[in-house]
Amino acid sequence: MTSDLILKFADAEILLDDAAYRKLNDHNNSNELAESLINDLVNNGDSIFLLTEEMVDEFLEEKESSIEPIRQSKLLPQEFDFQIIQDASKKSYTNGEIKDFSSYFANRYHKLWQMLTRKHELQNVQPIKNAQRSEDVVEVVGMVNDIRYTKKNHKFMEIEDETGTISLLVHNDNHQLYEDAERIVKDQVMGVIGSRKGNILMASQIINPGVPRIDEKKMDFSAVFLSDTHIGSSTFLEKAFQRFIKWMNGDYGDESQREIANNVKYLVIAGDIVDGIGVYPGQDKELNIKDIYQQYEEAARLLGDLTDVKIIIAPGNHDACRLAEPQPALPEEYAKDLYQMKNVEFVSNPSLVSMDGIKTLIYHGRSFDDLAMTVKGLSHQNSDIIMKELLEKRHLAPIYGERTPLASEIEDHLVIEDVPDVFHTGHVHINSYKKYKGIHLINSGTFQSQTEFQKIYNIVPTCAQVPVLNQGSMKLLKFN
Ligand code: D5M
Ligand code: FE
Ligand code: ZN
Repeated sequence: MTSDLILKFADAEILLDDAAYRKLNDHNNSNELAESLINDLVNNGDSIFLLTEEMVDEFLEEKESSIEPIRQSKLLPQEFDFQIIQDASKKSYTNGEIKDFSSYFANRYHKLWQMLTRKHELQNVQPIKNAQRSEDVVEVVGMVNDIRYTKKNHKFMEIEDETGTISLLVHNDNHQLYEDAERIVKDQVMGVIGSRKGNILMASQIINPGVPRIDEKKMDFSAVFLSDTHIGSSTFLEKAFQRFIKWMNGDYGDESQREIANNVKYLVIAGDIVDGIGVYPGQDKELNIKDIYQQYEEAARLLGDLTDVKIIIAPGNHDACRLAEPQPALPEEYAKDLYQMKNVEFVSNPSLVSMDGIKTLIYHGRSFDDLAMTVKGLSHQNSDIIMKELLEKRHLAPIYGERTPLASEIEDHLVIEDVPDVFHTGHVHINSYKKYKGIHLINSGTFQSQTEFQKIYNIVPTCAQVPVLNQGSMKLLKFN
């Protein structure tokens, strides 16, 4: 029986030798291949003859090389699946009345109450007013008003909900609980299980809203994380930064580093992109660029060479923004040149974005100052532990009224409502990284060498070290 393949070729007046026939017949798409081969031969006006195996191979090779490469190439425009999931820029407003202050706390309490009462340990939560009279073990959700120690060094707190307040005692014999309670801060919202003794609740369990362990998502690209470049400062490490830009463009580093650069799709900048002006007394003595507009122009000049990655910029406490958090996105009037760039997105501090499905929570990190000051064991050196603590508390700046100015608005935008895949911060100028319950906790350090202010506080920055989440695994690239 003459095969269909041979007939096809015969119709076009082409003969096949045995090896060519076998090659075509073994191909998993032989009919389609035969047709395109015949088309090609006929269109080329090749008059007829015997088709050999070599000719089939040649055709297949040509066909393969004409297919567009699947891998991302820097020469092809990238396609971005980028979304801003949460941004406080447009929602943030205050009318300045004291009513906002209490509705702000009511909103914080309500959001966290919802998370806490979904937990299996807290299925019988009662209003604090009822707990004041209860004889049994009670479950309550309270906001922490006050934290003190008794003379015998037990931990003594007052917690509150909209129905009342109750005193809470954590006995220092209960070592694990006492240790956990040492991380409680004012204004956080937590669950408590305890039994009433007189008008005091003896705590047996303290429960944070917490985060579940998440499944890691597949990631076929890389994202680069920056913060605290402090452009305009005399301590801004411009040479190192230029090496970083060259690396991003594939012109710096060894082969494996260039390979990583080739995968980069997103660059996230978590605040303090410029040094600003008048941020602290005597700052002008340490400024190379003393004009805020020119600082952002310089930032645009330096970042302007990056044309095929998406750049996401959030503000920090040195930026030309309202200081109170949530900080709205950088205003266009200060950063016209950056706004001219087609590949730059401006978001609030904090904000939540999705980069090809990877949910990234961006927060500059001002509240780290308060937490490092308040909680034993937390410091600027280990912001990864602070980030873990904030995730457990599900709030980015739990302490109200210290160094972190919070806008008392109708909604508390600093509650961590969604569990992110990446939690990216800056501010402390010291790199850190940890994977916690499947979440990447990243602090991206700085491109500013030690300032006079930091000398006084003995803050030793880690400079020009850039974290890259390269297809799901963390790499720290050094440009100093
Ligand atoms: O913050 C630069 C560094 O200085 C960072 O490590 C935080 C620390 N810092 C900033 N402000 C304070 C205050 N008020 N107290 C203690 N430590 C602080 P930057 O935001 O870049 O100036
Ligand atoms: Fe900074
Ligand atoms: Zn800062």
